[in-house]
Amino acid sequence: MIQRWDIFCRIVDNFGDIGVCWRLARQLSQEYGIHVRLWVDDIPVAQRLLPGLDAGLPQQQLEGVTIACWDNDFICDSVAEVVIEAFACELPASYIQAMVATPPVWINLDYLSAETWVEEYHQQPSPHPRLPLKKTFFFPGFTERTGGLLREHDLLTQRKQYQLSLQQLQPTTDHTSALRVSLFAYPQADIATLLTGMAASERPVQCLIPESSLLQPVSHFFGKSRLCVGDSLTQGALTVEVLPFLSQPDYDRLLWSCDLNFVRGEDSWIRAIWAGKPFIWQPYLQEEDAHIIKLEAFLGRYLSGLDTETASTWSAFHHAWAHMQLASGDWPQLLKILPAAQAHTICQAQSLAEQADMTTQLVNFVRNFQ
Ligand code: TRH
Repeated sequence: MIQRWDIFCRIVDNFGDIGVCWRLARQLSQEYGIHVRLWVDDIPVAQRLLPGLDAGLPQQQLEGVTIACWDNDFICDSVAEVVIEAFACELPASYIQAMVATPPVWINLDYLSAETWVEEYHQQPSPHPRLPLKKTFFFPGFTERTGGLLREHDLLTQRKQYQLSLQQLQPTTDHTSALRVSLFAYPQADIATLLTGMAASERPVQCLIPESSLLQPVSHFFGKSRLCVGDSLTQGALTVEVLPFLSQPDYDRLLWSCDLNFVRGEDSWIRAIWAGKPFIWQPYLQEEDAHIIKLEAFLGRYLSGLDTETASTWSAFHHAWAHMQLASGDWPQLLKILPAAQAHTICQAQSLAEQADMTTQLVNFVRNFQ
């Protein structure tokens, strides 16, 4: 029997919530033939990732997924067999009430973290305080005892084919060819020091920046009032190119084609890992430096097995970037360790891909649910 899943997504900030929910919805539909309805509370933000969306429609189909507008007038017409409450977004009261008649498998999908406590909390049930319902906490993660990472089944094969075709087009690269860098970061990042370092590099640097709030500090660096898609600006060894905000598949290809990727938040972070290219991750800013704890937990896992010099340089750059305070020597130091970091990222992508992906783990959890 084909299952129906309802995924509820509240867009708190930025693109991560919808980025993850859309990826999950699409994979459930395409790889498992599941009927997915994705409830989204902010269609205009979702449109940045899904330009095909029509903001005037209450429901529409996109790539096999039904996207429904979750507004204040929410009416519960039916309850699906599986309900995903993404990132504790709180389901509509009327939907929870309707679930009592035929309780679905109700899952709270949590944010990703490499911290060790995640294993303990993964798949823990939480009974509803008043109603005969229970929800289960599902934590993505990096170890066998977590819910895994989002990864489409043929992603690594697609990436390898794409990178092979790029190599055939440009068989040799040396220190005179430009270092390709993609840059996606929060606007509070220390953009000025980074771009100054790039401009002073011995090797030319081509920095590709998809359109986002980051353009503001970049335009400031170049002394411009604003930057537009298509703009190309040069200072010293650095050329910045402003790209449009890409579709998720195009963004993947950008990450696959670069020598170094700056990513942030949650979803682009994981895509950078699958790209098998060195990256710098800026965690989403949280109170009481919770994001620094997340960063340390991740680096502790991810950098293990590397030689001490590469690990400490890579880690130090991450810390400086996350604290939004780079030193002038950080960029040249990072460049030195790129070859060793490159070899490590390929191995890490391969080894993390041995773990079952998050969507498969969710489907299996539902199959075995009692
Ligand atoms: O936009 P973000 O900062 O989202 C954040 C984080 O997820 C954070 O953990 C969460 O708490 C907060 O939102 C509410 O970063 P993230 O997670 O990388 O999401 C960006 C999405 O946008 C991701 O799916 C990749 C996609 N993307 C494109 O599709 N095209 C692009 O050109 C770019 C730059 C990104």
